[in-house]
Amino acid sequence: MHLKTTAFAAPRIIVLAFLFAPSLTAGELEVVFKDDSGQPIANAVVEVISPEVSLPLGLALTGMMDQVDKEFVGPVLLVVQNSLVQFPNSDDIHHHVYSYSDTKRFELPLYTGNTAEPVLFDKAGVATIGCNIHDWMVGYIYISQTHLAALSDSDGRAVLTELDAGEYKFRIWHSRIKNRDQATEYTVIVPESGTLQMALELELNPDRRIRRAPVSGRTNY
Ligand SMILES: [Cu+2]
Repeated sequence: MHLKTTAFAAPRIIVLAFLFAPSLTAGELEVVFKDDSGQPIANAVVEVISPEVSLPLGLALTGMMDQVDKEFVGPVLLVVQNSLVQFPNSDDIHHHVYSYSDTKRFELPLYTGNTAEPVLFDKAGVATIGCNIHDWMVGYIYISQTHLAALSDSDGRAVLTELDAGEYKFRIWHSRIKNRDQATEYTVIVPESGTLQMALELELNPDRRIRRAPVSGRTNY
């Protein structure tokens, strides 16, 4: 068995399967996230925390979180530490974007279009992004230490490719994961060739986002 449960995994995080699927691409790790009713979980993060690797040359340290129809799009953005993130406003109203998170505090006062200066995320962690005008707008920026991190898609799949064979320790994150004070770390052995597939079942907190304000006439905000 190629798993060491490095303790602290939250109780409801269950390893469902370990499969080696043949692949022509050497060294892949695929984590599939599902909730306790079997539905795929999008926007969960897998981040390798050891071994420490250096960034590939020429890696673009940039990111973008758009605002469309008074929502942040992704709503989760994964960037590498020291990335500059652009916050374009694709609506024809003003937004006032901010974060009070320790990872990054910033404020982009009322603006339209693509006029806001990019924000440097120089500390690893998670920043919660809000808008002062539209209370229901919530986004998350996950700042990983290296490029060995992936966001799960609508099928719940997060894939790390081009991994050298060997032991990796990774952590997982989701904005609504229960028991978030507990570490959620795993150690796996990535094979020399093929994909190590891992299924994780997470119990999430209910979605408690603030309801959108009813549309009442057209204003500039
Ligand atoms: Cu707004």
